[in-house]
Amino acid sequence: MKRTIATLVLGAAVAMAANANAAEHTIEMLNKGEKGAMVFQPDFVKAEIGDTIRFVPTDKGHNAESIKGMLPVGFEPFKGKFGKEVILTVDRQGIYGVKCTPHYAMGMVALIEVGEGGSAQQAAAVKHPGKAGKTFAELFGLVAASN
Ligand SMILES: [Cu+2]
Repeated sequence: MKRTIATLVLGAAVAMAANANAAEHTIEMLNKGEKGAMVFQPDFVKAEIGDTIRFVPTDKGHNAESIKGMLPVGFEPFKGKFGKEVILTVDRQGIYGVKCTPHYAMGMVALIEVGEGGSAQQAAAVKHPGKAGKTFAELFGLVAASN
């Protein structure tokens, strides 16, 4: 019994230490950015487990929604409201694919790699409408380059 309590206390201390080092990454939702019209900026973020990703509605009329087949196993799918901030705590290793619901086919997508991007191959096989396929091809190139 005593041992169990000691283990729990140690576990909590480790969790707090990890949390203290967690970084926050900001992604803006824009009508016009460095890469053109209707973009997440930046559209690629390399994060560590436990970091926070904040999608900021700098321009209204955008949202952040997870893409089916592009989340680590067990991570809850999400869909933000238009013009509203979305805050994700990326507590699982892998690839997180994000789209703006109305501008998906225009290529308004973002990719977050957490840790060493475990699920990259599976996520890269997902098909996308319009320009999103081209954008993701470019973003998965950044995943490969970052490892
Ligand atoms: Cu949009």
